[in-house]
Amino acid sequence: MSEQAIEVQDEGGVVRLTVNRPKALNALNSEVIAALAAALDDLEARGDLRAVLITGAGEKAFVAGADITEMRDKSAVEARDFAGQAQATLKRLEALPVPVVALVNGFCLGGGCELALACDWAVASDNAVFGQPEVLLGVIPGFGGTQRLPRRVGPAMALDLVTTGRKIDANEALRIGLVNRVMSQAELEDYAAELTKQLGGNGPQAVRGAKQAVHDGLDQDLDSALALETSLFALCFAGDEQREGMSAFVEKRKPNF
Ligand code: CO8
Repeated sequence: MSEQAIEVQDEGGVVRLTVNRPKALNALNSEVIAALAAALDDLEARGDLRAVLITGAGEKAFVAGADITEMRDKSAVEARDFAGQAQATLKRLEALPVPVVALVNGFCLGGGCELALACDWAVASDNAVFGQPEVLLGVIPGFGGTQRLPRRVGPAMALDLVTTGRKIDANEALRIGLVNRVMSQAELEDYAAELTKQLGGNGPQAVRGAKQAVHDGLDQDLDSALALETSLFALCFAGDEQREGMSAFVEKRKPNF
């Protein structure tokens, strides 16, 4: 397995993962999924992780889907195993205790859109194209798209996209809430640098607590979720970060987390 299928760069605990198959528009084959799983083995073991940014190599694609050439001759059992393996890997990515952000720099189709949906939020360059075109190939999304897309954009819009297979541009993706912001490719690089600074500079335990509160709370009724928030809020006062953050404010200096 080539270790380069996913490139890993670390800047002070903010790790950038780049899907690196630009000649195939970064299509997800079994090698890429295995490389992503291997990268996650490392990331999950790190106590100093602050955030993860995911993008695609080159200027044309984030990820243009699962690899169609590899998928074409799979049996039903092989397809189930591959989809199961990819789903489990994306679940691990989603479950990282730090923010995971998709920097969508071009085509974001099929499994690529499902990868972006497994991230906490996504931003896109203005040339990005989104879609779940699986029905055009005689299949349905298999990396979580039928489940995460309706949770992000609502069931009607998700059904529109997964049953027509139509592609949408970055501005429509913004309008339906699939991405948070749209910018030029150059600005996307600036945004990545800004996020690296912001997420690398904030209190790491507070950032983890904020993600945990949102993620775990969404699976609960409001009263239980509010109780969870209270516990996680109180926990902030049991560590050093709260004292440092509030002392820095009072002393008119930058906090050192
Ligand atoms: N798989 C494999 N190769 C791909 C893929 C892909 N998904 N997308 C692009 N490529 C390859 C092309 O074959 C081409 O290779 P080559 O140069 O060797 O001919 C190279 O990338 C460049 O692509 P194009 O020449 O087609 O570039 P264009 O600019 O003309 O078109 C498109 C770009 C519109 C993105 C076009 O490539 C395209 O339509 N790609 C396929 C998009 C798609 O249908 N994606 C969904 C795939 S299905 C899926 O993701 C299911 C997920 C669940 C799987 C469950 C597992 C069992």
